[in-house]
Amino acid sequence: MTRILVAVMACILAAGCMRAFEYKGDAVTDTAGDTLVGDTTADGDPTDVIGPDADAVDTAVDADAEPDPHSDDDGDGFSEVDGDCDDGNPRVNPAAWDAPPDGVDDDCNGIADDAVVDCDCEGDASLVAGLDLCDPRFLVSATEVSYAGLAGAGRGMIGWYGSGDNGLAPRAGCGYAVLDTGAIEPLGGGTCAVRQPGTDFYNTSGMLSCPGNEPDPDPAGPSGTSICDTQQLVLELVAPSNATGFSLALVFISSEYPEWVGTEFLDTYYTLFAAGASPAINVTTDPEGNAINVSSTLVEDPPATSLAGTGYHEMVIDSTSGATVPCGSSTGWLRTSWHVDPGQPFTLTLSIHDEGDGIYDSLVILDAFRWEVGPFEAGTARII
Ligand SMILES: [Ca+2]
Ligand SMILES: [Ca+2]
Ligand SMILES: [Ca+2]
Ligand SMILES: [Ca+2]
Repeated sequence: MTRILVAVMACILAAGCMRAFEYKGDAVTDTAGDTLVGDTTADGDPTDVIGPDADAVDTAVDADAEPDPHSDDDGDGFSEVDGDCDDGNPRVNPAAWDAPPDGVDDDCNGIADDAVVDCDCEGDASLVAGLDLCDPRFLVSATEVSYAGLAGAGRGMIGWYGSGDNGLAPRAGCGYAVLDTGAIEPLGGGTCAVRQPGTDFYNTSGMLSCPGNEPDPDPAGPSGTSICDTQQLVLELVAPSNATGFSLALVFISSEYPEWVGTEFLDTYYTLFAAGASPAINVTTDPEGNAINVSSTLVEDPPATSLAGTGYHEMVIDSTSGATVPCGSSTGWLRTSWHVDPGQPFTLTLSIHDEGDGIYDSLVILDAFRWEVGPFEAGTARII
């Protein structure tokens, strides 16, 4: 921008200048009124500037000190004619994310610090809207994956899961995506009887119908136990040109707590990250490096985050021990952050499944996806 200003000033100082720039080889027809100083030979060099150059006679080899708007000076893939509004800063171009509030028009749309778009407040009930993935430039595709025909009842964009006064208020926008290994409904009036024994999507009028032959999403290797009622949201993304990473907020809730902690019934949530030819890795783990299930140290024991109205909050009699126990527990709100390279294509698979059988359901709330543009610490941590 600065160099354009210098060139414009040079032009203005030259008598009779009507346009600051006239370029050979560009798509702009030369118009009457240009003051051509010496250079009238169309030498085919698209970088030559015709007009009020300081050098009166242009040559085939351009010796001008003028900026070349067709060149990508900062190497970010965009020249000035491509819309790069700061060709001296590779973090500023039309493929950047305008991360407010730094006063910079990172994405060159003419607006510094674009307004935050809450697409889940605007009638978009898709899972990606609930997740606040609202900028279509960075979302290539979103695919919902499940294996049982009835599993659609376990997915949805929800405004506030439970009674609306619990600890599950949306972290961004007007709702969030929910992936549930049982039926999400009923909202606001859930009872533990809905969660335990829960829903087997292969036969909602009966239990233990799951054939257990769904693929095990664990990138570290199959668990050897049956996988049922898998729910996945597979996102193909392209990182903004100024991104250092991404992050998303989540709550894992499971009715396997507390009766089935440490058993084979470890319903598990993964955030699977895959880029290039590298195998997918799970980037949502507890401090011990373990995936999120009721045996994880991130699951609140005893429950702390209010789950009022979800059904998981009720106290029930454990049929094995006879003790009165909570219907379930959660991790509370967590945020997973992970590194990406600027402009990097990658796939995120947000995945939860019943393990061991299709009953005693678990769910994950997914919200507040955002791009990171500065330094951050990768990993998963509690957020308040
Ligand atoms: Ca550039
Ligand atoms: Ca902008
Ligand atoms: Ca949201
Ligand atoms: Ca289930």
